[in-house]
Amino acid sequence: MRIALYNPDGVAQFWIDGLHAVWPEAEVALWSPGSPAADFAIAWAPPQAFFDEQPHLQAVFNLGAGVDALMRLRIPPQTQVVRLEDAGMAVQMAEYVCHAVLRHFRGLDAYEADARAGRWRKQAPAVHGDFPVGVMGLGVLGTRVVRALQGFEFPINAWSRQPKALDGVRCFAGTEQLDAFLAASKVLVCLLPLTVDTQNILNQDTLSRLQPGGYVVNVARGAHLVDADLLALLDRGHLAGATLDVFRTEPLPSEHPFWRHPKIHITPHISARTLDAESLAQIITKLQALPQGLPVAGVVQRERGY
Ligand code: NDP
Ligand code: OXD
Repeated sequence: MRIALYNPDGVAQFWIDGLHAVWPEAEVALWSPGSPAADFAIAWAPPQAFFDEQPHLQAVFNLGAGVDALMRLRIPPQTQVVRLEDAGMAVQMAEYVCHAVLRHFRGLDAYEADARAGRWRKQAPAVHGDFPVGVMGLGVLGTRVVRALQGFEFPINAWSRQPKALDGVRCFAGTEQLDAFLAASKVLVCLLPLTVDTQNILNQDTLSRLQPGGYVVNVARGAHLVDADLLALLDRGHLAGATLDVFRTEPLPSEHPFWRHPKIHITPHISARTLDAESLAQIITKLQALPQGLPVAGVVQRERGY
């Protein structure tokens, strides 16, 4: 068996050693143009040549949860695309989103500014019922985030493609229920995959449907958000702020207005990191199952795009 690696997060030798520990006879190597064609691949955001030069790949394991970078490429029809599911990312995402929501809910930015100014001042206590949180995407990560937010007693709305039922959550589904979902939410958390249906979904029309004083947390992909529309709604005061972890261009260009906007918090795509040990273990389990024809979770449905 030949396994091609492209851009593994961390040390390539860790992946080579980890795969050799299970398949000592396997040829495992970092891919570069002209490398011998492999049977399986483990990759993050490879170039088109990666697939053009490996027309017989049986499966490619995406080193992340989101497969948008792969789905932009021409992938051989028989190649299964398998994504990471959780693999240690869900708890990180829950930490990040809860931190962003709580920072806004508790007015911690204002307290930090007061502390810097040596000012002792108490704000009126915030009320959970006034802060319904809407989570877009009720998949592996969205569900974990919802569970974590429920622990803080926020009313929760969730929106997915197919109808769902989740204890204590007001569930909405499909484009026909999007407006109602937005109108019921004050804080919006985006955890959708980036597909033709979801790109630019955070725009003037959708964001202005949030309750006044709305807050946006985008931890999915930069192309979900229309940057200029967010800025306009912040400047108009309809939105109170945003926490953004992902951007259309990464790294975020130094001249981008998000960097200096007083109501925007930025992090460099770190809300849920790909963890080597957890990812390797998950991929090994799936790589053992696939050649035996056993069912494997996380296989991307190409027509849906996720
Ligand atoms: P899943 O595939 O498990 O969940 C996706 C969810 O989005 C599902 O609930 C799905 O609905 C819903 N969805 C998809 N398309 C639509 C649509 N058109 N309308 C409404 N709902 C839709 O993905 P994960 O939870 O594992 O990951 C989500 C995303 O998070 C990734 O695609 C990636 O972009 C991002 N991510 C970001 C990271 C970061 O560090 N910033 C790290 C990891 C992931 P249904 O359930 O009905 O299918
Ligand atoms: C992912 C990511 O999709 O890191 O896993 O963004």
